[in-house]
Amino acid sequence: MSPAPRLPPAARALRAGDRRVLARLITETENDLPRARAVLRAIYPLTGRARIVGLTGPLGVGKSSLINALLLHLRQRGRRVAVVAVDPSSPFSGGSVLGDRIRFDTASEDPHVYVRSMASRGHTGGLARTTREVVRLLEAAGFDLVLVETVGSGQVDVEVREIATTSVVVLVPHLGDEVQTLKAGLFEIADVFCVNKADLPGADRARRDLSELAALGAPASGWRPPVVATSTSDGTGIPELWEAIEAHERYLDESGRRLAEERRRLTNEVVTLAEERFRTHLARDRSLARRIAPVLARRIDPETAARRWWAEIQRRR
Ligand SMILES: Nc1nc2c(ncn2[C@@H]2O[C@H](COP(=O)(O)OP(=O)(O)OP(=O)(O)O)[C@@H](O)[C@H]2O)c(=O)[nH]1
Ligand SMILES: [Mg+2]
Repeated sequence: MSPAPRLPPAARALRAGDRRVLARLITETENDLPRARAVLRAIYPLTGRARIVGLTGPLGVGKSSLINALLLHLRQRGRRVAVVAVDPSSPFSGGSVLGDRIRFDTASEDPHVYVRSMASRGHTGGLARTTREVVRLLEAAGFDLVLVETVGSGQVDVEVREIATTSVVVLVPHLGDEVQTLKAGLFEIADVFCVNKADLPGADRARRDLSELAALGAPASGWRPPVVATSTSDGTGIPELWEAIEAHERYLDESGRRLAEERRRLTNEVVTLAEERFRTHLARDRSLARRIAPVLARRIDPETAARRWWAEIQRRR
């Protein structure tokens, strides 16, 4: 019978846990190089099982600090974990946030932790794509738990839902007005709310307000996002935050939502990739100038021009 599918050498090294190969493949993926493409194709069947936890929220609310604290918590429990941070403005200490009581020296020296930062510079809407591909590389390298910190163009990155299996929206006390304006959007994104900096005044109030909102927006899905208060300064709430994330992952399995969500994400991914191809193809079409001329002369309107073009494309097939 057919042997196991043959993997390119770089993909085999990746699976064997070679970190230099992993690092190089991530860079090549960021730069969209052909070798990374080939590896991504080859490893795709090996992916899809990882827990991907996205943390998003306004600037400076403590996303990186929370990831450091979660890293520490998870390593104490023997979990292997990878971190992807998009454009972090603050460095990761690799889990040594709680006064260095447990140190990983540097994250790169702990074989069970991998931390990678990615620059969003130069990306135009391709960030979710690259992040997703980097997560797949990490999964092929044996990480079945990946934490992703994202910064959106707005205050909360809605694209996190296209990447993460559990999305954590991080807020801080006294975000009252912002929460009001973000409200609708927030509830579409958040599987878990985290009120960080709970050591500051107003944390209880913020937690109550959010809990009430979460109860009001009683979702059809059967999952009500829990609200967890944390403080990375003293570690308060970190085990509870992790428990809330795990509870959501259990819910995905028990309710059958995991597959539905994966279908939604992959549908969006394929449609987006196809759109990019169409767009490039259309923009390069030699007929473009001829089609624009009558629009420019106000003889036909843009919508009509587009509709005729589309009709011609369909006839040609
Ligand atoms: N009082 C208090 N300060 C905190 C807490 N967590 C983080 N901070 C501080 O908040 C600041 C921002 O923390 P970061 O972890 O860099 O926040 P971030 O959300 O990753 O920031 P960006 O990546 O720049 O959006 C730092 O000065 C942290 O020391 C907390 O629980 N309590
Ligand atoms: Mg950060």
